[in-house]
Amino acid sequence: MSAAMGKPTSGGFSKSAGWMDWHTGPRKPAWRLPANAVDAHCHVFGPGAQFPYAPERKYTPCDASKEQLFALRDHLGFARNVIVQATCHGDDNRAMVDACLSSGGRARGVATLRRGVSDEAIAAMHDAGVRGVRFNFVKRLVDCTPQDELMDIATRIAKWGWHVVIYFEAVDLPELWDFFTALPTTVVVDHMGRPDVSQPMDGPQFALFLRFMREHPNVWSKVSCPERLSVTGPKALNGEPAPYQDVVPFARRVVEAFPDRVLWGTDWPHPNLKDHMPDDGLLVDFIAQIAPTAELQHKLLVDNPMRLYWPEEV
Ligand code: 0GY
Repeated sequence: MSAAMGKPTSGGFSKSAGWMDWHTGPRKPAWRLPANAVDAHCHVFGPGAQFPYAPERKYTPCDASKEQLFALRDHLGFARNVIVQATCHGDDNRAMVDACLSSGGRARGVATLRRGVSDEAIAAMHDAGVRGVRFNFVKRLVDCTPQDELMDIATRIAKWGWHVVIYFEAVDLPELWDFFTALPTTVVVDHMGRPDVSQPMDGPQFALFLRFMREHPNVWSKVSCPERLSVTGPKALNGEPAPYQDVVPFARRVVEAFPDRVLWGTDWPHPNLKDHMPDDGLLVDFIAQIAPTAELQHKLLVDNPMRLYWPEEV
């Protein structure tokens, strides 16, 4: 690992009980990413001494700086990042925006906005590289924001050509369906809507998610976070690392059914994991199982994220 990655620190904040720090020595992936690949879901945390965590946060992470993120990018072989505002920073987007501005054009951002945000603030974020806003419905992470406020924000950011990223649990899709399908922008679902992968892939829960994508051509999905979704976990098979096998059929189904509307990201620094911290190099190796051809890999890692985040270069 690059020395620039260093070690996690805590910047004066006490980490949440049981907090797992990111892996400081991820392997070089055995599988080689295509040139110009984009890590389309990752975060920066603080550093807390410079960019304090939000008072209303539900967890306190270790620090995970832009320099450490960029060192990981280079180590794994990615060309670019999409940095997604994490809930521990609330709607204070300064750490994410600062990382985008420091990236030399190699990072775009997804922000959290509240209703009071000014047009000037949105314009400044656009100039910094922000191209989306995230609506989070995961109850352990946020208190709920009224849907009329979210719809107002979606309508405002639509004028900038931004999209909406949504994060929710699969069991909540039925009640959120009408709101999601009324959104006026491209809509990107985090982590396939968090399916319960111990249920059958052709069961009603995942079928509803596939229907959501099939019937709404503006809906995209990140096929990320096998380490979060897996029940079987990172275990080895016959002595070889073969992590997260129970997630493979779900992610592969989405990639094969919607090859032009999928994205992939590491989710570094992996907030709120309870059982194990993934090796980011192994996560990259996992991609070849869910996108089994060179054409699918190129769409997932290059064409699709470039179209959404750097359309001026496509
Ligand atoms: C993720 C997942 C999680 C956290 C957040 O913004 C966040 O705090 O997204 C999670 O705990 O599942 O995508 O980073």
